[in-house]
Amino acid sequence: MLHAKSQVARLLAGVAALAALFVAPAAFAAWDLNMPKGVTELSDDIWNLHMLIFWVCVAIAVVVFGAMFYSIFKFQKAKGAVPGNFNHSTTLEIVWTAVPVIILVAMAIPSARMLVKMEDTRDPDLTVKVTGYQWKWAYEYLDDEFQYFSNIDSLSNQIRQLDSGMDPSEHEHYLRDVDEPMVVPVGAKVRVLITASDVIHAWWVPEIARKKDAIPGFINEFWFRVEQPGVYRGQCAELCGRDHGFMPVVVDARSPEDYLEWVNERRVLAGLPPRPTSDATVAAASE
Ligand SMILES: [Cu+2]
Repeated sequence: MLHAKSQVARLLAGVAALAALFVAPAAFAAWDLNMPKGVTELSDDIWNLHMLIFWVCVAIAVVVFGAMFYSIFKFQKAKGAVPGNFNHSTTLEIVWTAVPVIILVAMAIPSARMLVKMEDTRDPDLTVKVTGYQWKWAYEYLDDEFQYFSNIDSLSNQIRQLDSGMDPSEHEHYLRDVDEPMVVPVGAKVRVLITASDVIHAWWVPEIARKKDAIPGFINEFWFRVEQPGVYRGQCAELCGRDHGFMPVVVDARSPEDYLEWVNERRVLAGLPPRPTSDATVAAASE
């Protein structure tokens, strides 16, 4: 009896601790249940579509569960409810077939439109070829003829070593930082051609709302247009081997002027002359 009592006490303590977790404001702050809103034209569209479908689902749930629970409580045998004696209703069958079909078609139209938009890589302002390696990324700027590798940053790399004695919490972007990010101009339509040299990787930056497999022997394609300058972080999203967790993806979106400056630095490093300032890519991007 005593034993059972202490078990109950322990259970209650556990429940209380869990309840405290829900009430603590800090715990609430970490409860970001929805998908991030993102910083690209596509992420905005995807977020809006996602919310539209979500509220349609909420409305359906309210109607269906509402009818169910209303019936359960209202028509109880204990309250003297008597079962109906009909067994078929053609009208009802037509209605409950037609209504879901109409809802599905109504949801399919914006979804299909979104898919077509996502796949439309025509007329890009610049094209970057991304290649996944075990375990780093290569970015090749096809319009500017330079390329470079993007490795995990050296501090993350030091911390991650066995017995490094270093604390990951000291690094704000532990495993989410690289030495050379992918740099893009804000407002430009960036077309990405993606492949891999060894195994399947996947390039993923949640705030850019794009995630695409990098497959050896194939070239996949996607596009994005970043609307706000900033640094956006992601990771390889395909289990690609031992160091899969150590190939972050970082996109640095800069103003068209800063981007041009960066391009010229890269071009000089690659032994190419800098671009003229009236360049079409940047002009298009800053429009
Ligand atoms: Cu990978």
